[in-house]
Amino acid sequence: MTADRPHGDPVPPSDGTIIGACPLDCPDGCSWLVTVEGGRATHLRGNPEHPFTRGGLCKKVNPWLTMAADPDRLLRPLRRVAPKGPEVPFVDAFEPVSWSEALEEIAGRFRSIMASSGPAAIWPFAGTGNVGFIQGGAVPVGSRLWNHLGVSGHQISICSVSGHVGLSYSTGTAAGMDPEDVARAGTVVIWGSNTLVANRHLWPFVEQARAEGAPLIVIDPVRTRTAAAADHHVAPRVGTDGALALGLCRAIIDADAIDRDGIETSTVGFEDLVASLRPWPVERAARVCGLDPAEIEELAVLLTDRQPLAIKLGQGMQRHAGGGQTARIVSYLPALTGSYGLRGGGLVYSTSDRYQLNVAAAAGTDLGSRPRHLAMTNLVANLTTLDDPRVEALFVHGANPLVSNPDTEGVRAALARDDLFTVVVDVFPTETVDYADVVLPSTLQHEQYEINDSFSHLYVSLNRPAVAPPGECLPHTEIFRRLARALDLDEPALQASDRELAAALLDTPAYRDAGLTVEVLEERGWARLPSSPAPWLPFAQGFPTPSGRFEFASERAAAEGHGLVATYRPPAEAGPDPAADDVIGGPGYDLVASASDHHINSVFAGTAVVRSRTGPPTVRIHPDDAARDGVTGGSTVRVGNERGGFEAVLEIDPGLRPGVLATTKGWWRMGVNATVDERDSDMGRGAVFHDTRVWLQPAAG
Ligand SMILES: Nc1nc2c(c(=O)[nH]1)N[C@H]1C(S)=C(S)[C@@H](COP(=O)(O)OP(=O)(O)OC[C@H]3O[C@@H](n4cnc5c(=O)[nH]c(N)nc54)[C@H](O)[C@@H]3O)O[C@H]1N2
Ligand SMILES: Nc1nc2c(c(=O)[nH]1)N[C@H]1C(S)=C(S)[C@@H](COP(=O)(O)OP(=O)(O)OC[C@H]3O[C@@H](n4cnc5c(=O)[nH]c(N)nc54)[C@H](O)[C@@H]3O)O[C@H]1N2
Ligand SMILES: [Mo]
Repeated sequence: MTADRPHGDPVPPSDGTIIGACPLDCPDGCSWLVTVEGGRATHLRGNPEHPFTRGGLCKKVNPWLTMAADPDRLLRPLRRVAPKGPEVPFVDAFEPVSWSEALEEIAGRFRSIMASSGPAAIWPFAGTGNVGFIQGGAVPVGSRLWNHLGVSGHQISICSVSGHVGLSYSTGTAAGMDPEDVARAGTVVIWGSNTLVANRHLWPFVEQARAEGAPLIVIDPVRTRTAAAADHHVAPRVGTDGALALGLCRAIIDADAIDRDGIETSTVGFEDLVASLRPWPVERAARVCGLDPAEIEELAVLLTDRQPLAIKLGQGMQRHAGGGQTARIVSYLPALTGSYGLRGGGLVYSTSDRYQLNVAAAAGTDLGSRPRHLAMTNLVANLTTLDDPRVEALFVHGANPLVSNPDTEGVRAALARDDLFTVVVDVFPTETVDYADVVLPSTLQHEQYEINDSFSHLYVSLNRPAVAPPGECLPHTEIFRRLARALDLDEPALQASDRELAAALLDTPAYRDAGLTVEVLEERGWARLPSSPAPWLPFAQGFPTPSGRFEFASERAAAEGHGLVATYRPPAEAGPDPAADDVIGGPGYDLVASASDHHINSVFAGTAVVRSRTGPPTVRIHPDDAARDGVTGGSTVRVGNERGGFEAVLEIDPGLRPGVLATTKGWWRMGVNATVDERDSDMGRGAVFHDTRVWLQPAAG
């Protein structure tokens, strides 16, 4: 039994094993067990009972408890006493204040901004530090208060939105096959995902399929650990996957290796697709992608040889100008081969659409509405050019835009605005904290109550707090309850306990019918989604599209300006223009900064544990490129473009596609995103991180 706090939430027990869940923005959504002894968390490990976690966590989460106790952890509310920016060291830039002082200051500033400019001048900026439904970005946290006040809405467009929108036109949802069924695939394609690093709990299912004879094909311009482990690695030019997928569609149709009956009964627009492929003979696709035509022909044979075909589509390949269209074209392939109807076939992108929690109830959409919605990826534009009203307050939680957003120098200048009041809720003094007026210390997952999903499996988790928070840290929910009181708001819904928010989320017919109450989930920790029982064949009853079929041709896409049939949209910067017959690796490089093995985005990346493991930032280059540019492995180089640049230690990698530079994201005080443009992808205002052209030179001195 656990006692309750005044607001009705459970107090952690002093001894025992508590079932929780990893809150990070990782597909795997692991279930974990925390051992508590004498009120202290002494051990944290993966849950062996969970069908997807299967016991092991990962390199980046194993040291969680040590990282949570890092000496740099924020433990008290702070108020700025020095000019904004990194010049004054963190310890001198702030003074500690009490929670009531901090919240009174925020409430006072909000009141005066609302009175002079209206509530839309306040922008709550939620990130993906924690992607839970109660404390995290999934609802996002604070929605009840924000709806009640009517502040600007926030769109978390930084991660996977382009793929979601693209797939919604063809399959009707980004949630395709049950990822566990990859084990039953006849052929596995991993497309733009470093699965072994960024989705490693999927790997055993891939290996199971391989043990039964399935070939593994990895499509990635970088020879990642995943690509190196594959049977076939195809390395197209960065950002040209749409052309590759069109070439594959054409080759598969030309070879008549298609499921004619399935296409007849379960799809619409096949003839439109055939017509749109006329300009896409394999030779043209090969030229655009920088591949040999024979390689595409061979790939087409591999894709149709053994059924069912399962494609794991990563987020990496959609961080491009044409990211949405690319996801849409790739989704055509399993439709051509008839794989969507088969167990073990289809597409894995993100299962998050399947959770169907009552987000509206938790977010309190009945409490008010938002006058406008601002995209996370348009931070610079939104803070510098937007009027009517101009954004005057930014409330950042679980986000670190100075590291993770595009255009670091633009973000820096925008956050340095003297007339911008910035609150940052975080666990560490990040680069974004350098620009905060008020800093609020948050709990971490093992100290808070949370409901979590995953984007790579079909189980919901309830995370109970295992220990009391350190110092004066508070869960987000409690911060918002107190802020509502500081604003003299007497709306009872703003004081809901964490358990009440959990109950609101589970208040749907499907969860009710399955008996999945808060109490049951608190006890078990996780449960299979009631709407997706195993074996789960998502499209057995048709596709959630307007026609109820798979849509090669989508009237909705046409109406929304994306063409009846998906078309290839070339990268804006990446890759020399193939039409100009440019030399690969010509005057510059395509920079790809993707997932690091040691940390997720920038979370924990500044802790002593992570820094001791990573050493200084590195950037990888093909030996021919290094020789041409006269740079050597182990030397420090400067990488940049007209927007900005960063320094890193050069590593020579013969497995890399020439013309590509590879590094990882989330480093503290490295500035990789100074090179990235704040530019929208084709769909959903997604960011174009991997569509970045740079030069490289030896670092000065
Ligand atoms: N170049 C490049 N840039 C990228 C990407 C890329 O592929 N390449 N990927 C992008 C992607 S996929 C994403 S999702 C974004 C992520 O971008 P953001 O959403 O900004 O995520 P993070 O940078 O990890 O920052 C999360 C912050 O949350 C804090 N945090 C962690 N747990 C908690 C908590 O429980 N409470 C609170 N209050 N704070 C917490 C962490 O300390 C950290 O400062 O980055 C993007 N940036
Ligand atoms: N360890 C660890 N795990 C993580 C994360 C992390 O930072 N660290 N981040 C998490 C988050 S927020 C997300 S969204 C996911 C993201 O994980 P992924 O889906 O794996 O996405 P990325 O890391 O952006 O890129 C994956 C691969 O895409 C490749 N790529 C880049 N451009 C192209 C292209 O044009 N075509 C093709 N075919 N491939 C391309 C890159 O070389 C990279 O190997 O992983 C999550 N898991
Ligand atoms: Mo992400």
